[in-house]
Amino acid sequence: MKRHAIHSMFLSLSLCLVALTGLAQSSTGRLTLWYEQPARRWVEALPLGNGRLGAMVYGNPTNDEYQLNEETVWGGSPYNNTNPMAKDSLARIRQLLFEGRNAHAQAMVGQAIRSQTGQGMPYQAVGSLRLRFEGVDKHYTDYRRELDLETAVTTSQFTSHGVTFTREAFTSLADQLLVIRLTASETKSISFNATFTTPHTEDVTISTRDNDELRLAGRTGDHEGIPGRVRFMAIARVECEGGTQTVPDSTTLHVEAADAVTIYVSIGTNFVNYHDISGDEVETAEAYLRRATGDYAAMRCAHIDAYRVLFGRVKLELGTNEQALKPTDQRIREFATADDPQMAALYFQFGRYLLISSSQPGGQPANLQGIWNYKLRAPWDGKFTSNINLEMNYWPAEVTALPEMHEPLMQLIRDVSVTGREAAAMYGCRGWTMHVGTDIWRVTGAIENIAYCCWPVCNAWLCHHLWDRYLFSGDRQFLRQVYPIMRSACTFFFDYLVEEPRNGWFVVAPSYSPENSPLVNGQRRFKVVAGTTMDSQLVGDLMRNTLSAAAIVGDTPAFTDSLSSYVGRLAPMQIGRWGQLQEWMDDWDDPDDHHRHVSHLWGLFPGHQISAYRNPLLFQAARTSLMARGDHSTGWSMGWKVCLWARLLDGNHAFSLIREQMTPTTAEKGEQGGTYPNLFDAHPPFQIDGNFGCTAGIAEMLVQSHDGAIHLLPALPDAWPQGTVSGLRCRGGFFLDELSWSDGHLSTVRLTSTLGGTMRIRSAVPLCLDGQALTPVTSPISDNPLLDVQSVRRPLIDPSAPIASSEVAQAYEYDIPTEAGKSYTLVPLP
Ligand code: FUC
Repeated sequence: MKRHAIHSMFLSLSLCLVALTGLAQSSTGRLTLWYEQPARRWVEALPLGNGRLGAMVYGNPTNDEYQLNEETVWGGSPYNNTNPMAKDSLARIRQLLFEGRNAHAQAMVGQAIRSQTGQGMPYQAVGSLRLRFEGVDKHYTDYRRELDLETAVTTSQFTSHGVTFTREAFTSLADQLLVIRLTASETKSISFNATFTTPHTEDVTISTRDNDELRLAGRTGDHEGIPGRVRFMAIARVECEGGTQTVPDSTTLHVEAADAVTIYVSIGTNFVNYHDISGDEVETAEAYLRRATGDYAAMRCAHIDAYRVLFGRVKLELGTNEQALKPTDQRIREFATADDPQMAALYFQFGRYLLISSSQPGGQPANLQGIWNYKLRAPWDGKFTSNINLEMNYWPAEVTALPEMHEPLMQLIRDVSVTGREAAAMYGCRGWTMHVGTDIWRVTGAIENIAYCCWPVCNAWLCHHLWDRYLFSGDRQFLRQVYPIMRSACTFFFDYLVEEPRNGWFVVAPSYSPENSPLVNGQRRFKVVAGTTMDSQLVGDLMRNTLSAAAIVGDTPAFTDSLSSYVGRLAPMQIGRWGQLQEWMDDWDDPDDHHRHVSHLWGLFPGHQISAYRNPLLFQAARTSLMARGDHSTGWSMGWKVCLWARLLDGNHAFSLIREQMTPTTAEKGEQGGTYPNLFDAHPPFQIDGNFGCTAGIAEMLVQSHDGAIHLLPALPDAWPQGTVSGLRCRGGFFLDELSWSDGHLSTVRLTSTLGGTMRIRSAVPLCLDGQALTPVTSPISDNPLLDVQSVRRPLIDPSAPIASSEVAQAYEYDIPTEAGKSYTLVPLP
């Protein structure tokens, strides 16, 4: 039997089982995470979230737990963390750097630039709702729990004493509540005690109201001398059908012999915005609770409708087989050796699920753990760490058709463009900047330790998100609104850039290449340097994008002339002694360096500066660097490498990184990344960026649009010989309605143009449109300014370098004039 026939046989078998046996087998092999046992550890529990509320669902038959989060529960209160000594020390630090006395410069950075306040405030858990069931035999049978990505609902089901119990839960995207529904196959079967627990200690009270409400109130702790002033209120209302409700003690509700129960959990805080905590947590929690209508089915429908509008936009089919019938934890364990293409599709869609669940308009961006954290001190405080992690969280947002989920990051950028004026001013500079991370109070000073703190280029990376969002949408009104933020970030660099003495290049100093130390004279003694490749890529990207934006929104010639002259004098990317792309201005790169950060490859991804077709020498150098860096690393590093290998047009290498990332782990610390049983990415510890990085990487393997054209199937691995993807977005306002391939080759593609304009297509096979062979392009530059932008047109290299790379497969390029609202179907030339 042919392989695809076997695939389809198993698919129909699984669909059949779904139809015949209901929940016990429902969704098998589809977009479901499922398990044959309850969660024993937090990284086995299943995450629910509506952007603001998060819950980790354990599905334990006898002692169940719903671990709770609310996105604004952070330690501390509004504060500033800049260092007033920075301005007066800058010249001396630079002098030390230019004299090659980096270790001295670094020590001075620790005194004069590093924030003396500390590391920033921590994101904190709320607590847990715990249900202790009576009459459930601990030897229950027929157990199954699942998270259905198509509905964003968790279910657990088991049988005890002949009664089948079912528990569902969702964090409503429509109604701002966690809703839990307990049912049983026999009446009068549900009895339990409910209470709250919390790790908090400040002003904590757990109480009951009447006989149907539990309340948990508390306040976040003081941290690094900043008083904790976020107050929270969690309310659980328990509504029974049948049975009785009593209050056995002041912190417990009891339900006896109910037929069915619905529990609504509402959480409010006093947080209004980063400088205002005058809200009323009780009023807020009570107001949300009033949305509990008592009609479970209607609330469930409203939630699923709101969720599907987002999740349903993208479909990815990579084929399926018998692996897809197995529990998720088993599939993770077997992924390295088994052919399980559906698992990659599941992982991709799980990333989209997590973004919808942790980043909703009007709320906070996804932090290091999204919104899911059971501790008072999450690893790295669960902050918005921004030398890779925060930005990586948003790599899938535009391309996987979740641009609304990008909005919380946009708001964070608006906020730090205001608070970041203090960070710029601390150096005596205009404009705004931010360093290695921020928290809910939007501090912008140099947090983290001495060697890691001084990285004043985060503003440029954040602005890249503004511009990229514009390239996808073509929304000029948005561009007009955010242009002043980009402009002001450039102004910071007009003042901060300094001419280095050897070549006269403009460099960022002091700075570092996150978070690596160069090997100088056989030793790694410092990180703080003048001018890194990543700095030049970031500042160059910011300035070129701002120039392009200025041409659209208008600005003074004085400003744009300055910009152009700075761009021309930035340190260039350089190719070093072993053919690598240099990480630093000096050729310090160590071929045995396996550091998790690959900062100098920013220009390859997420930047748009290194291309096989436009600057192949840099492309080769980037590949040499990445090969030397190796594959296995922390979770997020592997997620990044999936994207990088996709941009290097090597699908098999990208796929091997997906395999590496899927390495099962239970470790809580270290550099050996992988995946936990609940599909959370493991740095370790759990860090959500790896999930998002890999999701973006899978999209990049299927379509790219950063390099002057829409490149179809740029990095398809042998492991996915056939498949279909629909709904991905491309820059220029083009939608990939459907792209299918078989035997590793494109079979058909339909794209819709939302803005009109020229659609330049790049493909490995010659294509025809409406039965007509297309004529290959003659100009290397497309006339669509959203596809062919400054950053693509002006690579930072010697323009006389050859323009075709022998090692990269030939591609065909076509220009298709489009009309807004029309679709275009392309098929290979027969
Ligand atoms: C950066 C990384 C670490 C970790 C931390 C949260 O500092 O180098 O690996 O991801 O952020």
